[in-house]
Amino acid sequence: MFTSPKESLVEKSFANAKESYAAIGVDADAAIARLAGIPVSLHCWQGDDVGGFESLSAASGGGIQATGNYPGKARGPEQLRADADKALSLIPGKHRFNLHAMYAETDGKKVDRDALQPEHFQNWIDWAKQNGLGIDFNPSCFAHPKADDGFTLSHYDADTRKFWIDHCIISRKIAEHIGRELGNPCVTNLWIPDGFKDIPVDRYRSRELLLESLDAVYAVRSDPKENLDAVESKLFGIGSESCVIGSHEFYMGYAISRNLLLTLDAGHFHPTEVISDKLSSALLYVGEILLHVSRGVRWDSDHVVILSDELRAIAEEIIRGGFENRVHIGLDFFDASINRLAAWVIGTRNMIRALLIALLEPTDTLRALEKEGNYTARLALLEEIKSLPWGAVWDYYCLKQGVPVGSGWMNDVLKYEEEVLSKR
Ligand code: RNT
Ligand code: ZN
Repeated sequence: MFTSPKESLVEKSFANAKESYAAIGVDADAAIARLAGIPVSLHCWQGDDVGGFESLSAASGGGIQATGNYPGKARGPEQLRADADKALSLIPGKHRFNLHAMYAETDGKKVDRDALQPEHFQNWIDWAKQNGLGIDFNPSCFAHPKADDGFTLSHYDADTRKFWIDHCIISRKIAEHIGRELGNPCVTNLWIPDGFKDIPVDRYRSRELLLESLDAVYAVRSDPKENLDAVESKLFGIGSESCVIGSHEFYMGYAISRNLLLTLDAGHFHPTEVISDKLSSALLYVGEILLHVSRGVRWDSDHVVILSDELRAIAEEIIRGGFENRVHIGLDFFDASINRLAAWVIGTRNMIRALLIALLEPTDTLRALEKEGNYTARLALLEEIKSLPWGAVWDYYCLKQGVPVGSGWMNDVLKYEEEVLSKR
């Protein structure tokens, strides 16, 4: 059922595709060369349903919940790294891996989140070095007894706020260490679940408390060669339906005024609102952006990324503007109802595919048409290029990067499922 086309066919199809693209002024070889330089950050938490390696709490908490009980989930760091290795071997290009603080390895000792140390991430650093991966990081402000009532950095209780401030500070220090060790800056994203289930009467005070806590967290700035700090908003979560303290307006203002990165999660806005339309505005005010590429479905924000119009639009906004150095592409989805490794591969290959399609666009021509007001020609061309043979270029890219072409990668996943996952 799953096959990879013969190498000679891939080469032949690419040669034809190259000619088709040359006819509209697009250099397919240049497109794939640029594509190879764009990393995507794979999120560790797709591998184990946002579980982590502590035994503090069974559920992920904080209003984020992986649903499904597909067998074979990673139950420790070795398994998670092995699964990630397998997934990465099926994805073309050099990428990054995004860790949460709760994936610390504490050697069986209970180390609370405000006491974590860089050494608890040494195995991850060694693994990243061996595989030529960059690492990104996140403080984990959920799934913890001190976050049980749904508030962390904006908690009315000063001691609770202090605990989470300390955790965030220590997380940033760990991230700096990782960035230093790898010679590659870590992007550290801060997301907190804080919010009210029902209609609050004092939104202002909670937001003021969050602002004060964040100022304490970011009081000492990182060297951007080691660590880049980002803040992530959300519209609502399960249990925070009526008011999320860290809303979009809150963090847009915070990121601009404090010179931080702004994180845009594709699933954190109103259902008809899209982050592709936000990039060009936000980039006028913040230096860099972190994306959490995800797929919202009704009230859920975290389905596996498919090759949707919005995914393509996100990629187009990055590529058309030449923003790949200012927009860090991270993924954020978790599905426990399908093979977790396949979820990683499907979502990441789609992200890369969307970037490739954008790279194969005759943008200069389209821009010129738009400028002269020729919207008829713009629409005609945009629609016609949809059926150009980008798939042949994608296959060739996979071939050259030494990963399976077409659906053949699923055979590797099925074999791994039989030999490894089903024995867990
Ligand atoms: C939650 C946020 C956040 C998390 C991860 C685990 O709504 O999107 O980014 O998904 O940090
Ligand atoms: Zn997110």
